[in-house]
Amino acid sequence: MVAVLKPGVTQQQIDNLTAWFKSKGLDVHISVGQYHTILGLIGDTSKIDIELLEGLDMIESVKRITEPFKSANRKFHPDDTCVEIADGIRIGGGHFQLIAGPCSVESPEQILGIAESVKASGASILRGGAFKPRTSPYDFQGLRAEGIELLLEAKKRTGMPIITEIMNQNHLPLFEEVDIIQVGARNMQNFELLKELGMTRKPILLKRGLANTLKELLMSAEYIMAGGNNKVILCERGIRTFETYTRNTLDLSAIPMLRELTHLPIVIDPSHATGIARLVKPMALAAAAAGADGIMIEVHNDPQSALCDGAQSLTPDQFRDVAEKVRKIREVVAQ
Ligand SMILES: [Mn+2]
Repeated sequence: MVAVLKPGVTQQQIDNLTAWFKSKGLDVHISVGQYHTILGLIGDTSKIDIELLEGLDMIESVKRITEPFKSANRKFHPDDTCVEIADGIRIGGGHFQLIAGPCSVESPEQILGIAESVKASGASILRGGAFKPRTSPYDFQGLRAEGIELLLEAKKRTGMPIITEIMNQNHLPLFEEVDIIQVGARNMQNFELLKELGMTRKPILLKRGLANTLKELLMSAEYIMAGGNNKVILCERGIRTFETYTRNTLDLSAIPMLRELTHLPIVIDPSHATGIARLVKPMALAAAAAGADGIMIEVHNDPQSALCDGAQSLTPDQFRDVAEKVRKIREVVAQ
């Protein structure tokens, strides 16, 4: 971190500030120029409140050299993280997975039928919402605990690991046999929930909030990792912009940008990003080409009667086509 002092600062002020930085465990490198004195702060500055410093009369500007996220930062962990989901199923570090399933678990026949068909098409992880964060309290809220039971039944029958969303840390006991716990976009900054998930050793798929920056996403990942759980998978699912033709705007540049910033695996969700079934395939192919470690797609056996997100759900046949083309794109990109 570098602090530029205002012209005319006295030696006494510089000494006081230097002593304060040293009391925080930092080394201070002082560089005196013709007009400005610059303090270079060496050490762990992650706990320094940059706004507090900027508010001091004697300080002109402050700049961080190192990002405030440590555990998620590629600088301190150059190799890609590979998260083990189940026997032989990994995400990251060259391992790619297709995650598919309905927005919500609706019935035993529905979830099992979809699980079998997406598995046959090449999906390796089954998704399905049990606790649903809906914008309206009058919309279908999910089958809740019963939904998780049905997912576990589908897991037992198909052998597919499952991913489902948690909304409240009090529900954690229900997630004991869930393979990946999803934190939805609306809960990305539910810090108490993130801290609790940091205490588990479960893979966590952390979705980017609808109006959050990549830095905020990484800081949320940091919350989970600070508790000792390094199995974090990041998910870009579209952000809110002024565009209204699509549900959200899929920020595909998040893939190469996050790749530079972090070692964590990156999954793309083209279903929630676009909200329109016919846009899912082109965006899934683009995500594969841009180097995503996984793609998560909503699939429903009867999208028109889906209790949630029918408009963006693919039929099993459409999913088979997307899965096949994604495989081809990945082969081409790997050449
Ligand atoms: Mn959905």
